[in-house]
Amino acid sequence: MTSHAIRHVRVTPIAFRDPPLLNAAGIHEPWALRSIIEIETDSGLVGINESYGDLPMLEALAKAAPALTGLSPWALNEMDTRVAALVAPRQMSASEFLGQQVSLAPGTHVSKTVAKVISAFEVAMMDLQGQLANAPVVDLLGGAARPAVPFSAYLFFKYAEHIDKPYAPDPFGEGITPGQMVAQARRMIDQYGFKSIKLKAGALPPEQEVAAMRALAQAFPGAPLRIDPNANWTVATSLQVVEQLRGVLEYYEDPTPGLEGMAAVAAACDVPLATNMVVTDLKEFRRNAEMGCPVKIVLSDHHYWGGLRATQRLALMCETFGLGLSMHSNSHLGISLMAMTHLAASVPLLSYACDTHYPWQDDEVVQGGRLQFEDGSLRVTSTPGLGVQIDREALARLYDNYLNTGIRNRDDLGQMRKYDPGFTGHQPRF
Ligand code: GKR
Ligand code: MG
Repeated sequence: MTSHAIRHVRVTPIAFRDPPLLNAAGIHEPWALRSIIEIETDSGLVGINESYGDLPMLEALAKAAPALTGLSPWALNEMDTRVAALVAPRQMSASEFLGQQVSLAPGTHVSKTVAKVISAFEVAMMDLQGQLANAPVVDLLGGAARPAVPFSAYLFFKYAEHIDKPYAPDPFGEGITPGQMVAQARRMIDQYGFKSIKLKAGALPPEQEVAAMRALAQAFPGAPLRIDPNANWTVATSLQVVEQLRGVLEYYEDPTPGLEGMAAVAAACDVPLATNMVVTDLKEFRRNAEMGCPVKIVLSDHHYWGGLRATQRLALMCETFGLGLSMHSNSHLGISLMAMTHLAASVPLLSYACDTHYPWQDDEVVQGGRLQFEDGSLRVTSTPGLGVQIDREALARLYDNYLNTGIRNRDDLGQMRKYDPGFTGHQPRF
């Protein structure tokens, strides 16, 4: 009988171009990092996935990989247990703790390492399961509640090009004035057909960000709009902004730091609060519940919530507490996008358009190149597993990028200091 036991885990770090996007922590560096995970069975099948590519994550993946040897691709619970035993959470050093004050990407928190590694392996194992069962991942998750998943136009204030000019500027140009932001939205919507719009804020003085939102509301009447300053506003500023945007917002994402701050904003405004910063694990979920749920919409992300199954469990909890659910994103390529799509298609509650940074990337690691959106949505694939395969030539090129860039950990703050040496990244800034 053929053995489908896991024989080998291969992790390849990659780097791809990322535009100079502004956020509360600073600005994106010219290269974004990811890891490509391949899990091979004795029978020669290969399951794939994409995850974080910063150094601590690569170390954790390398440490946990041997635990998978000999395991069946179906043994997800056993994989969870083995990974948790090997990649024990550790205490944060003082500098890591301080670093968290300006970290916008929950995936970089050390406290999430076990959940991140489990997720990285789980998706690749489910890709294998799909190949063995001749079924798409969405069917392994209970079947599609919707045939295609809507995503939103994720706008950023941005500079026209990186300070270090490592390659030709991206086609979006500068995005600072309200007119430029409307043009950015127009370009993205024309290309992808998105129906909802999210503005990453917390980068410019709030009155400029409010002006951009108002211009967007006027240019795209009826489009659901969201703003996300990544907790860079005080409670007072958050309340001023929401008042100035009366009637404009679908939800209000992470205006101010901490659950207490969010609770203070929630008590004084009638727009539902959403987060990917203060409800990022079960402990925080419990705190939100104990406080009467000031946060009404959880922005899930299977990459740090512990995988696809864990996110389905999160959906059930959101339903139990009467919360909404949507999806957060970081810079990523097509394997992540496809895993997000299979997951979102399988969760009836996930009815908001999901976030994706995908339009900001121009490279791909999957065969066939860039994934195609139709009318702002991505169709869930019906072929076995995730339905995408690695383009080996592209993987080699992206790995070369990784070797050539000196970047090993995302550092938006350090990058911003190249433009403005006095930039502190202190939050809330406004
Ligand atoms: O990539 O600049 C960025 C985002 O700000 C990202 O770091 C956040 O994690 O997109 C994310 C968010 O919604 O907060
Ligand atoms: Mg956010």
